[in-house]
Amino acid sequence: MKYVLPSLPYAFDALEPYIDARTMEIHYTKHHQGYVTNLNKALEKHPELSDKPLFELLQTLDTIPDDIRLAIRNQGGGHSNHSLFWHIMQKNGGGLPRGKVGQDIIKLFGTFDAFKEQFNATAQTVFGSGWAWLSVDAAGKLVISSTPNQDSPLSHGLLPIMGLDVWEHAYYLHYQNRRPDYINAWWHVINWDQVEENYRSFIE
Ligand code: MN3
Repeated sequence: MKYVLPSLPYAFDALEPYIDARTMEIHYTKHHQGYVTNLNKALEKHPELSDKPLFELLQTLDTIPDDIRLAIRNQGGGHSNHSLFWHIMQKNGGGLPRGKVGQDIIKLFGTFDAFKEQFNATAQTVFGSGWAWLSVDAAGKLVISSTPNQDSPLSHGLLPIMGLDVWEHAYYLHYQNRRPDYINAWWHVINWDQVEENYRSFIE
C-alpha cells in the first residue's frame, strides 16, 4: 500500500471549541482514511503510476488513464486536500497572518478584513460540498478560489497554501446547517506559520 493516513499533528480535541473532537475524529479516521484507502485501490489497477508523486497526478489529470481518472481526482484530491488542511490548523491559532504571506495579503487585498471577507464569501457560496482556497497562481500571485467536491487547486494550475473544507462532514455535528458560524470559528484555529511555510515553499 503506497499511501497511508498521515499522522494528525494534534489531539482530536485540540481545536475545541471551534472544531469539536468528535467531528475531528470522524473526519480524520473515517473520511480521510477513506480517501487514502480508495486512492490505493485505484492505483492497484495502474501500478506504473505509483511512482509519481500525488501532486503530479493531480496536476496532470488529463493524462491519467480513463478507468481511474475520476478516482484520482476524487480520492487523490481528498487525500491531498485533507493532508494540507490538518496542518494549516493548530491549537491557539488564528490572529493575523505574519511574514511574507501577511505582507502580500495586505498588498493585494488592502486589509486583512477585506481578504477575510472575500475568503468567507467564497467559502459560503460553495454550492454543496467543496473547498475554499488561498493559492499561488502561475504568475506567483495569491488568489482566492473554490473547488467542488474534492477537486484540488493543483488540477487548475494553482498551488494551494491554505484551504477550508466546507463539506457538511467538516461541521455538521456541531454547527448543523450553520456554515457561516463554522467559517467564522475557523479563523481562530488557522496556523499562519504553516501557511507562511507553504507560501515560501512555492515562491522561493
Ligand atoms: Mn473533509
